[in-house]
Amino acid sequence: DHAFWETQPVGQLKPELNKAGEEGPIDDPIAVADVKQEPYKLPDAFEWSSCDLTNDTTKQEVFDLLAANYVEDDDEIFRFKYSPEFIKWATQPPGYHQDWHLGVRVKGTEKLVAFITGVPAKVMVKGKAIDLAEINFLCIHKKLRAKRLAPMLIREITRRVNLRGIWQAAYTAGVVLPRPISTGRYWHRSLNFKKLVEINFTTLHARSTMARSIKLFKLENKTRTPGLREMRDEDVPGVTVILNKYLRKFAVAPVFTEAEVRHHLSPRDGVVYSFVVEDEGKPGAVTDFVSFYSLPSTVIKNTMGHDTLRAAYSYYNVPGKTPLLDLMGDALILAKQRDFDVFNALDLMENEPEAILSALKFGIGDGNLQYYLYNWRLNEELPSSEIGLVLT
Ligand code: YNC
Ligand code: MG
Repeated sequence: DHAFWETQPVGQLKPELNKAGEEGPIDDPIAVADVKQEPYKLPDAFEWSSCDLTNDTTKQEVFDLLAANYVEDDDEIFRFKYSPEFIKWATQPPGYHQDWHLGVRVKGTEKLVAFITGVPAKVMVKGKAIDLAEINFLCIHKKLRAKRLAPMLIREITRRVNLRGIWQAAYTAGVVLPRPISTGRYWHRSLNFKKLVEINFTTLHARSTMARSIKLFKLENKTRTPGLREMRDEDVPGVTVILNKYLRKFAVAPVFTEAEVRHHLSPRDGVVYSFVVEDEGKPGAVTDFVSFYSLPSTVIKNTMGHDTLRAAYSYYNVPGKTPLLDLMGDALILAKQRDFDVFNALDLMENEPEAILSALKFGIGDGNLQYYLYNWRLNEELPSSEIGLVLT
């Protein structure tokens, strides 16, 4: 049972709770003037706080909350450690709103104990463009769990999104809620096998040896695609064109402005790494694009002297002249050169389990990533190969 989610305009898990209808909004939009004007009430000890992430102290408070209380794997061995620069990057795209960076503080001490964010984006869903909010970083301090605070955060961010005339949202979660539009699976490619074994991320197979495994995962020192180089600011218009064109292949995918490409996809050290293939005949013309982002995890248990797992996550790729297999293969080399321990990718878009992921020595992970839309009816679940949206 889902006492909260069963009250919300989302696909329901119980078939009898779904009202039949066309694909599109579940609830029709209302006038912004009719949206509840006052914040929802919190328990007396707490207050709402719009977090100014341009302020270094606030950014550090959010970092500290997430570093100690955000997502862990099922075995509680690792916990995501989004860097302060990453949090700023992810929450401040063009047109962001500070009132969608919603915190809960303890009255008196001002301690930050819960958080959720929204950012504006345009996403095409089966041919319809939707201006929506991408929701992320829902986090409640471990000492305040299971008190039904999460529904309060979700209701209040929904109200703030609605106050700006936005009625839809997209989000992902490891847990199954009413009701996923698609289910992705993480795959992992070892870059530093020895360390991954030492921290229990991977296990050494009974019939293999450390030396043989290290050899299996060895990569070339240099990338193979001619013309591959780091993305520069002058590439933004070209990348915008090839990326938007490529993303139209998928049922659910963002539409990016040049300003958004500059923000999300320009290289930022320690945050996002992006590369283009420049057409050798035509300097300046970009034919392909490949990118990944940096999301380390704290090693909570079995550390063997290691405190951090350095993970790269596949982001947006555009195979044009270059096959995806070669682009992704080069991404592994680029990540290894930058000292990442593992390269993760979802089985989305054209990241095919056999032809791409297994071929590049990725192994399947044990966690699913569920994709959700808020207030948008889809009458069929989509295969992950129809998802062209990567939420960080
Ligand atoms: C979750 N991840 O089912 P029911 S992902 C949404 N997303 O409600 P309580 C979640 N809902 O089932 P706790 C959820 N996890 O009774 C649980 N819920 O209807 C639902 N973990 O609330 C749950 N971050 O406060 C139940 O639970 C209700 O204290 C229970 O808090 C949950 O960012 C949580 O995994 C996740 O910090 C905050 O466990 C806490 O356990 C925690 O009693 C570690 O809540 C960190 C973590 C989640 C990462 C993410 C996406 C969030 C999407 C939220 C939904 C957005 C909807 C669209 C809004 C805008 C709309 C417009 C327009
Ligand atoms: Mg709670």
